Amino acid sequence: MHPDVHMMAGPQDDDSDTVVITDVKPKTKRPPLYKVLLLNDDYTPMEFVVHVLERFFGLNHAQAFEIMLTVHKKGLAVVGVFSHEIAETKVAQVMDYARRHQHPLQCTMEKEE
Ligand code: TYC
Repeated sequence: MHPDVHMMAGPQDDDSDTVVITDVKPKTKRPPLYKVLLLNDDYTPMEFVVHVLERFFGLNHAQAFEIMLTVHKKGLAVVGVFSHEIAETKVAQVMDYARRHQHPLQCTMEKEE
């Protein structure tokens, strides 16, 4: 935090100039990250979900199978954490791919705390 110096003066001021020093926060916030979530349903084949996880999230077969099973058992799982733009792209890719194959698979994103 560096000090910010304000000179309070002017021709309308009658007597002494006043120096006000306030602390200024260095306001460089890191951009938020977004969790990409995969949701369970009763119809999408397990092998299709595994394929999606390999294809769009760069997981190997064992990792993809494990996450698919977590979604199947728990209802949902985080499949990755990305910038807003990358997360949006992943969600769109999965939703489009599922729609083209006529599976009801749902993928969504959520801001990380
Ligand atoms: N529940 C599905 C089934 O039994 C498999 C499945 C897993 C579907 C994960 C969606 O995100 C999902 N065929």
